[in-house]
Amino acid sequence: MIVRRYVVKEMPEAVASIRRELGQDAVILSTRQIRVRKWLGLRSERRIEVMAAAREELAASAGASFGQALKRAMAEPGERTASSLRSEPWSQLAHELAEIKRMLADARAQDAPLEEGGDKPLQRWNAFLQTEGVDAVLAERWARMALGGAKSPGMRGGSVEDLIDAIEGDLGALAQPSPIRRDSRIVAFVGPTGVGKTTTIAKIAALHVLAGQRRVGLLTTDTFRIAAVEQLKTYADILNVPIAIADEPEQVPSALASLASCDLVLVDTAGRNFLNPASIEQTKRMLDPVEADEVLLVISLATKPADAVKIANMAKPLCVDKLIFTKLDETESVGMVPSLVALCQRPVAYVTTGQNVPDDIDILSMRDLLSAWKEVGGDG
Ligand SMILES: Nc1nc2c(ncn2[C@@H]2O[C@H](COP(=O)(O)OP(=O)(O)O)[C@@H](O)[C@H]2O)c(=O)[nH]1
Ligand SMILES: [Mg+2]
Repeated sequence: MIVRRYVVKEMPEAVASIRRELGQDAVILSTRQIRVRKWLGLRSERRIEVMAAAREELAASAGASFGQALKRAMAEPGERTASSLRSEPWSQLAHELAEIKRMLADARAQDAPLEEGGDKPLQRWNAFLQTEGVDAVLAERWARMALGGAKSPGMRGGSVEDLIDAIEGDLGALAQPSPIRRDSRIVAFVGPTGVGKTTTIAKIAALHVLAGQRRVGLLTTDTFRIAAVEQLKTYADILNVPIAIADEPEQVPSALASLASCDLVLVDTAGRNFLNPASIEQTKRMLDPVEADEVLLVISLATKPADAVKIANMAKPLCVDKLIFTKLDETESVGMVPSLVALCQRPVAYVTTGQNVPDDIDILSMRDLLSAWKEVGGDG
């Protein structure tokens, strides 16, 4: 008896393969929803497992027609066996069912997690974290902590929840979001070109204007490109807030003086190549006279994790207080966030999630952010 197993996303995919491989009259024996593991066994995705047999192998009256079986399968994907193979001699039927069961068991074994024991769970968490963008040393540390503190050690050596607990515990207070303080008056935004500094400033300015509690002013030292000044001016016009411009460090004090009536001044800086020490030096020259109460380093989540680490290291002379992560909408890997928080020992102020001003900005705890992993680590 030819019985084949198909694992597909959608039924029509299986139907096409079954027809092609087992003929037009093939019979669907069973369908059920399964989860297949990806990413070294840590991600799992829903699939439909379809067992099908070539029709000529069955007795003439056996089973539902392909079409009927398909309809049923679509209507209620669930575990089913070919209960309608009535005209087969019982012994033959029993034999075939045993064969199907064995094949299903084999197939499940292939999907099953790796055995416990040895360092496999450790390696798997470690690999998962690194794939998610966590620095290698931290990945190993957090994998060990997750296994050590696992509440459910039976499950592949800890669950995603254990991992998140471990990271949150390790970061302590740094795992809590840290938006701009109430008592900060001058807040500067630094970071590489194109990460979203100006857009993020516009979002934060808009939210404060909408809240109506603080008089917001904008200062830009980004006169490197005409378009950059225009961009911030446009936002200032829309929000009806004052804007000052400083071309040179010497102009900063007078520009700030023109914003004396504001109790929150958001300072935009030129996007520069943060991998170049000379660029950092230039940014620092502009930033020093600003005397910011808080300096926020803006990093795009679309950056390669290794580059983000370099950027964060290069930015040290700028005395960064907090991190902003932009473009969460452009990635599925959030491991860079706890990794940089740990490496810089600085909390996250905001996370931005798109181009819309002011909607696409969030104040997220590390737990909220990492909860995205629960999706991929499900044990279905
Ligand atoms: N997808 C996405 N795009 C963003 C986000 N924040 C900013 N951008 C876009 O990134 C580009 C550069 O933004 P800009 O604020 O000019 O960057 P700056 O050079 O750091 O000031 C613009 O097209 C923004 O609309 C975000 O959270 N998600
Ligand atoms: Mg800009």
